[in-house]
Amino acid sequence: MTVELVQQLLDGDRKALTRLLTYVENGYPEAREAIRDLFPHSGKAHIIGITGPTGCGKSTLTGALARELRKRGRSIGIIVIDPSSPFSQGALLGDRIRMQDLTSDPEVFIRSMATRGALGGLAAATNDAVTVLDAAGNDVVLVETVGAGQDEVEIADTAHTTIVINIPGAGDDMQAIKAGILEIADILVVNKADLPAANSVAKQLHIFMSLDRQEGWTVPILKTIAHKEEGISELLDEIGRHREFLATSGRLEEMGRHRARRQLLTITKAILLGGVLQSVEENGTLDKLVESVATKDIDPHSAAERLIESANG
Ligand SMILES: Nc1nc2c(ncn2[C@@H]2O[C@H](COP(=O)(O)OP(=O)(O)OP(=O)(O)O)[C@@H](O)[C@H]2O)c(=O)[nH]1
Ligand SMILES: [Mg+2]
Repeated sequence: MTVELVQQLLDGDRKALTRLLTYVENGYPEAREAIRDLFPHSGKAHIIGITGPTGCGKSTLTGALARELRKRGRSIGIIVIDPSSPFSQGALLGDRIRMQDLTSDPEVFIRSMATRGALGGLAAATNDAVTVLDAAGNDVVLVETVGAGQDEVEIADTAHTTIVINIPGAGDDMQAIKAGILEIADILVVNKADLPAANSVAKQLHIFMSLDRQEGWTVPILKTIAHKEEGISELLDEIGRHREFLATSGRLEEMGRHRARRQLLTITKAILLGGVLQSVEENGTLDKLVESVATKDIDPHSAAERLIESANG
């Protein structure tokens, strides 16, 4: 069953792709089977992460990049990660409209992913979705994710090239820029460059980035006006330059190993924790120990040890 689906996907069947991504999103066992068979076919796509604060223009920029990539003859898979769903149907609708013209293109595949249901959470599901789109033969996989909490750090672990978008903030130029998020950038974009404060944001970013250099790579700072498709071709050139840098410097292999370790540990943790939780929930130990910690009859460290003992015993 899954074997057939995998073969259909490798043959370029979009329906098979849609179904496999649904399996991945929901964490179905079929997803694990499919990934097992697809994994050897993955590893060719260039994975680009696009992150930044809400409303900074990620979807508009992703759409513009996709159009420019199509002009250059590349096939594209797009994943929009939306951890806040199912409450943001409006946002998803907005994304669809911004990328509407692309949906009829057989060389572009767009998918929104919302649930955290998969084993290992959203990060693992994102990795699996990227593997599926990669194995399906897409030259480029674009992953849009809002820069909130830990998600942007996870995208940097998944993507080869991470683009962090900043925008001119109202009043305070640096308002939209969170220090942590700049560190993961391979390319910085000041979008909404049609707004007056764009130059001063770019200047401040230059000062900030001069303090924190990546080895062998100077993070370029580009201005774009995404909804007018201005600066997009230059951005794509920089992405190409970064890809070249990764390949020639040995960073690409290093990243592959880093990603392999992280994926392996994430999944292992999820399996171990899942096993322990299932057994201690069934035998009632979890509830008993929760009660004992709450009433201070036992400290949480000792309780955790007992919990694991009870799961193994
Ligand atoms: N002035 C101006 N507006 C822009 C530019 N790029 C995008 N916008 C507008 O900014 C708004 C938000 O754009 P989106 O692409 O949805 O932003 P987003 O970051 O994907 O938003 P979320 O996914 O909701 O976080 C839309 O109304 C866009 O038309 C730009 O360069 N200049
Ligand atoms: Mg968006």
